[in-house]
Amino acid sequence: MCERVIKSIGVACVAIGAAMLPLRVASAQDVRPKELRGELSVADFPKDAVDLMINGSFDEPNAAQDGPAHWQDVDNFVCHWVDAPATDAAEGEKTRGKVIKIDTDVKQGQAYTWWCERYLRGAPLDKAPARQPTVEPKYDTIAGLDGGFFWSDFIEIKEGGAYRVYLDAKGPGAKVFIRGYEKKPAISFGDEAPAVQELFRNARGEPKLDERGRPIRYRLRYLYTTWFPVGGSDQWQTYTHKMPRHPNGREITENVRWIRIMIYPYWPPATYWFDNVRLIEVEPAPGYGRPDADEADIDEGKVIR
Ligand SMILES: [Ca+2]
Repeated sequence: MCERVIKSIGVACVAIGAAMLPLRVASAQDVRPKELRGELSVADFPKDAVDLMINGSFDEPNAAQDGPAHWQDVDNFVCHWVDAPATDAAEGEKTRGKVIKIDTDVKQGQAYTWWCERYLRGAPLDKAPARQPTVEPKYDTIAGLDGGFFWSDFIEIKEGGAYRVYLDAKGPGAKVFIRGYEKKPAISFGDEAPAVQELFRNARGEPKLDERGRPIRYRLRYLYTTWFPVGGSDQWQTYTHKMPRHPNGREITENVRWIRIMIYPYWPPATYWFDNVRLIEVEPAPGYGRPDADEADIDEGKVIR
């Protein structure tokens, strides 16, 4: 399966195996993501477009007032929910309010220890550890291993709908994934990160083998996946992708009715900033949403299992 995943969505194996090194190791200077057939795109959000994202501005707090509503928990170690830096006031009339800051230049071991404390033993958020210095070549960091994943909750989509995502980013290049589901399974911290689930399973002392002696593997629940590149500037910019995405435009994903957005900065080890994730419905591209959609140009959304 992994080979298929690599072929399909490139970087996904970074998130799938904690022991794997990044597939593409960039130098610190090489911060701009490789264009995906000209996909990297800076564009203003279209006027009057209806934004379907829920709290994509991150400005609405969750019930505990310690993170954005309708997004995964922040851990105050890798992911932080913070006021936009004062320097961003130079943007003029734009008021960013809260933004997400993701630091991938932290040791994975330190993150894993903290995640067990926080998510298995209920340690309060203000007990998040101070970041230890990282050491070159930094392959043992969240940048080199898990990536700084940050997931939205579910957003309902239409049958045959085509969509475009916009997002403001500042910092090195990163990826934004759109993942599609047929149902809404229960979600939790790292719920689509098998390495993190294995960590939690081991920490709980749960068996590693099933009753027939086979290794218990954590199964990803999403059926559809696609991504687009963002970032690569030390100034805030709004990014999108050229080709619309069709989460249920093919026979094999036709029952996908929910999507989640995953912001995914990883390499280089650095601080990344995000704000204003927005989702709009657009006209489908020719060839999608038809019975013969299998013959369409389908580099987006390969099925992963
Ligand atoms: Ca905001």
